[in-house]
This record gives sequence, C-alpha cells and structure tokens, in this order.
Amino acid sequence: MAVLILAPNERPDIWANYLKDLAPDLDIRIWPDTGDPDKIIYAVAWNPPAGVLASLTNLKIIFSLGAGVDHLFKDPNFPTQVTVSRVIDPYLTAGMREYVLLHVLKYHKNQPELDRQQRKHIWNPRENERLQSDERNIGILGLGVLGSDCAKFLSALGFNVKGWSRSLKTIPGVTCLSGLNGLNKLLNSSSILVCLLPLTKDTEGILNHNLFNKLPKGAYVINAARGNHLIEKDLISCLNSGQLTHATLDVFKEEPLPKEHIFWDHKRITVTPHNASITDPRTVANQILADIKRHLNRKPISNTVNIISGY
Ligand code: NDP
Ligand code: OXD
Repeated sequence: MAVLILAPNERPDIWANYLKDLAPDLDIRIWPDTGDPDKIIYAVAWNPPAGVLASLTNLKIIFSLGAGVDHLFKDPNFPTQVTVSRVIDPYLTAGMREYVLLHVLKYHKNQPELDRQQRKHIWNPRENERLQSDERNIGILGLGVLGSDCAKFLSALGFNVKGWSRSLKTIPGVTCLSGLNGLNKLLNSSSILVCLLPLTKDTEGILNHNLFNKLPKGAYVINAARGNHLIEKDLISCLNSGQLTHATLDVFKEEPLPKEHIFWDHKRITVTPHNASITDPRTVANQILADIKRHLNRKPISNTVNIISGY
C-alpha cells in the first residue's frame, strides 16, 4: 500500500516530509516517481496532470490539498469511482476570514480612494460620507464552511449581511437566501459582494455583467473563490463605467496571472496571488493520516465530496 503525492507545483517534498515524520512506516511516493502504480491506494493531489489519476487502477481515495476540488474534476479522465476528500481546517477557515475582513474593511473605510488621494497630496477626510457598519450591506455568495464563517464575523462587526446558498441556511444575525429570487434580493442591496462559491458547472461565469448590474451603483467585489467564476471583460467594463468602484481578486482563470494581464495595472483592481488562505500541512497532514487509518479500519473518512454536485 502506498500514498502518491501528486502536486507538481506545490512543493510535494514538503508534504512528503510532513507525512513521513508523522508516519515513518508509510510508503510515500512523489509523482512522477510512482513506482508500481498498482500499489497506490491513496493520492494527495493539487492540480494533477490530466490522466494520471485514471492510470492508478487501485486508487481508493484522493485527498484534495485544498478546499476546492474543481482542479480534480477538470481532468476529462477523472476516475469517478474514487472517493474524494477535501480540506476543512480551522487554519484555512481563519485565513479566509482574515482575508475577507481585510478587504471588506478596506472598502468600508474607503481606503482605495484615500490611497489615490495620498498620491495626489489631497487632504479630504470625507467624514460625512462614511457609512456606519450597520448602514453597510454585504452580500456573500456561498454559505459553506468559509462563507458562513465570514458572514458570522462580519455580522458580529455590525454589518448587515446577506448570504446565498443552494439550500436555505439558518445563521444567527445573517439573512440567508437561496434561489434566483434570493440572489436578486442579495444583489439589489449589497454594496460589497464577496464570492466564496465552489466552481461548478452552475457557478462558472456567475460574476458577469448581468450580475454586476444588479448591484447598487459603485459596489465593490471580492472574488476569493475561483478565477472561472469571473467573466474578466465584464469586470473591466463595469469598473470603467463606474458601475463597480473596485475589485479584489485572489484567483484567476490563468495562474500565475500572466505578466502582461490588464488586471495587474488596473487602478481599480487589487490583485493577490491566490493566497487568501493556504492549506497548512501542520494540521492537514494529520487529518490525511487519520483518514487513511479510518479507511484501513473500514470506517468512513471525513470531508468527502459529492462528485455529482461537484463540491
Ligand atoms: P463549501 O462546499 O463548504 O461551500 C460552498 C457553498 O456554496 C455552499 O453554501 C453551497 O450551498 C454554495 N453553492 C454551491 N453551488 C451553489 C449554487 N449553484 N448556487 C448557490 N449556492 C451554491 O465550500 P468552502 O466554503 O469550503 O469553499 C468555497 C470555495 O472557496 C472553494 O470551493 C474554493 O474554490 C475557494 N477557496 C479559495 C481559497 C483561496 O485561497 N482563494 C482557499 C480555500 C477555498 P449549499 O450549502 O446549499 O451546499
Ligand atoms: C483551496 C484553495 O481550494 O487554496 O483550498 O484555493
């Protein structure tokens, strides 16, 4: 029985070392040094090259190295009979909370405009225009592990928070919505919109012209989910027209964001390098090993993904 680390651009040696330290007897291999593929029962994967998972004929579980699993399902030969487990981890949740709070507060306090004023040596406190937190409406797309946590913390800061999910949720202090009417209700009132949806066939391209035009004029958008949620040209046209004031983007269609991409130098876009929250091997390596142990003892493993819904 062996574990294959299949994460070519993610320093697989680090994951191998963490796993080895915790379980010295485990046979751990790093792709492409797979050895006998029939021995591989578990894969620890991030953005695996297409076709490799399907070539592991005895594979039983794929551990996604992130909360998102779209990187697995984009492989046309993805082996659908294999169980997929994803990351749910307090450090990952805390990292996303900090990222979302940072950028929401930046917008709430008008920081991008203050930065522009500093560059022009303009002293303009604009106190009268500043909203109190209970006058600010924030919309969160996705009320899963990450979205619901952000919603709770924003609500605790006093913001009016609405959240949208596929099934209707109950979260104290948060107006929970679902369906198309629910989405429209959220959009009509949200001057700051945060996307924390998984990337699926239903959510791809959801951040488009039509959606942006339903937001109040001058709204802000934070996309920390996936680059393919966003129609890039629609964002640019809505920023240029003033329908949107500013966008924070952590994720992109192509990563790393190409050097010549228009987003880098756009005055109204903040780019971060897909580091809103990063999986921490210190906790997640333990979780993977605990699940391997459970699987070997024929017990159910944690954080499994529904392959049909795609998240
Ligand atoms: P979850 O699966 O816990 O939550 C997903 C949420 O989205 C759920 O509330 C779900 O609804 C909702 N949803 C899914 N499809 C739809 C739909 N068609 N319409 C409405 N709502 C929908 O995911 P997480 O919160 O753990 O993570 C969210 C995403 O964040 C990840 O998939 C990943 O892409 C991204 N991410 C980005 C990181 C970064 O560093 N930038 C780090 C970690 C994650 P329901 O509850 O009804 O199922
Ligand atoms: C994730 C990510 O899905 O890092 O965890 O994007």
